[in-house]
Amino acid sequence: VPEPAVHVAFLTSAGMGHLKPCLRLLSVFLRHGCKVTLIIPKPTVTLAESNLISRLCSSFPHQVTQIDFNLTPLDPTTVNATNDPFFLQYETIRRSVHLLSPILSSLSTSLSAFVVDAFLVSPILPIIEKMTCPSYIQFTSSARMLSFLAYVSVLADSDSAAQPHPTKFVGDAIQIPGIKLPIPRSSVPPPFLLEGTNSFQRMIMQDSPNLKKHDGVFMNSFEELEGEALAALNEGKVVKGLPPVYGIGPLMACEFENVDESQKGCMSWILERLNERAEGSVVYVSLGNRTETRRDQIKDMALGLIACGYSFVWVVKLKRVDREEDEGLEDVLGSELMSKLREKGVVVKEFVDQIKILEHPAVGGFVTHGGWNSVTEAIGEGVKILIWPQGADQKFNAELLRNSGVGIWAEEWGWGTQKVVEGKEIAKRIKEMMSNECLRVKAREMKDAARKACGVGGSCEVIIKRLIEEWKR
Ligand code: BUP
Repeated sequence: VPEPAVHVAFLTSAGMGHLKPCLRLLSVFLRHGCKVTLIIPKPTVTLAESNLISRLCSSFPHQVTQIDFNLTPLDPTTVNATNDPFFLQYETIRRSVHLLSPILSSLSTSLSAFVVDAFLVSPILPIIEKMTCPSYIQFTSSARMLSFLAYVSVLADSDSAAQPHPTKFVGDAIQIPGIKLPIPRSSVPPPFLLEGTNSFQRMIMQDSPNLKKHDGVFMNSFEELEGEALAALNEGKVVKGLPPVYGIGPLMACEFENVDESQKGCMSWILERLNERAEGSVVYVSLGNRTETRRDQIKDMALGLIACGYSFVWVVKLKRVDREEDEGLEDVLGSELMSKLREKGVVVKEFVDQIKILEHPAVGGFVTHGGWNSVTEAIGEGVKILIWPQGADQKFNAELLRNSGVGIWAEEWGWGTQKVVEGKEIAKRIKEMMSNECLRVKAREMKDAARKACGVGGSCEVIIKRLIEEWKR
């Protein structure tokens, strides 16, 4: 009688920054012969997300079962004012989680493990209490961020004031036990420090003590990049009683991520232009998927790129949600600036295949907002980084990159969403990054370590094989 396959279910949340690592981890389990169920909150926020899910499911029609998790729309009067469509979606998912029980009990084979997105640490608890399989959190940020999340409730508890507010218990800097580099107050994700409570604060304060109630945390990181934080978390230095934190990164891009027909035109054009360029001579610029870049900043970035002296590929986001994208780049930048840009490089507003660009030998540097996926993707390709944090955990990532020597951080630029940085300043920093030989060498070394970690016999494979064996028992 053949052994029943190990069956792993994944519950994702919203945005490419959560979906991509979820599907990449899912693919790792597929490669190890597991049967996989993917539970998808519907409707998705962006078209990019639904396109990616379709591509995965059509690539693995027999191994992946896709289940729609139809969300109950939010009553807008019950949420704190936020115009971030992704936060609204997280809140919607969190409040719809009770609808999962019938979905889970209808699965045809029992589950060996349930992997849940980082934004569902607490809401999923009543569901998993009724289940017999272990539950895991897929954390989509760094081990440094996880340490902050885990430690914040200890910090709050140690504050003598009843119900302390983060603006009070986070002093000038947070010194997390076991982690040398302190977290300055100015690096803490801005919504966490706002006066008055908001859904982000509530979520962090609720999730922090609840991490212990899960059986493990999957982390898109690895020893050479974040050895200290991974060890501090696993040795109980940050907080006692945390479950194992598994550094299974860097999660590498998969075949099914290749863009579909509608975007092939734009990608082929970008790749053709890159083919004409010398090795390491092009800057790739993308401030991410979730950042709607301000109009004045877009113009300054254009001026900076024209002045920097390097060729470039620049992906501009005019709207957070691709379905709402109606303007052309020419409307924003004007025809004169557009033609100057086109003389020197490539500028597009489409969702590109970021990995295909980063892995191209012509690309020598990456100006990024520093989303954790973008950071780990650049590291996996050995591309040096200039990081310009726009929000969220991105200053944590900037500290880490600067410290590990693979990137530079123009710290004086502050949060990109708050301050205008002039073109000449941008050009100066791009030149500094592109010409920095130490960065290039360090980025190469980190790439080798990354490839080893996710390659045959590397840390990812060792961990996943061990877990699969445990689940079989
Ligand atoms: Br933009 C863009 N193509 O055009 P992050 C992004 N991506 O493949 P974020 C593309 O989306 P959070 C594009 O490679 C990465 O895997 C990119 O994740 C991909 O940033 C992902 O870098 C974006 O973590 O998410 O979206 O701001 O805020 O959750 O970190």
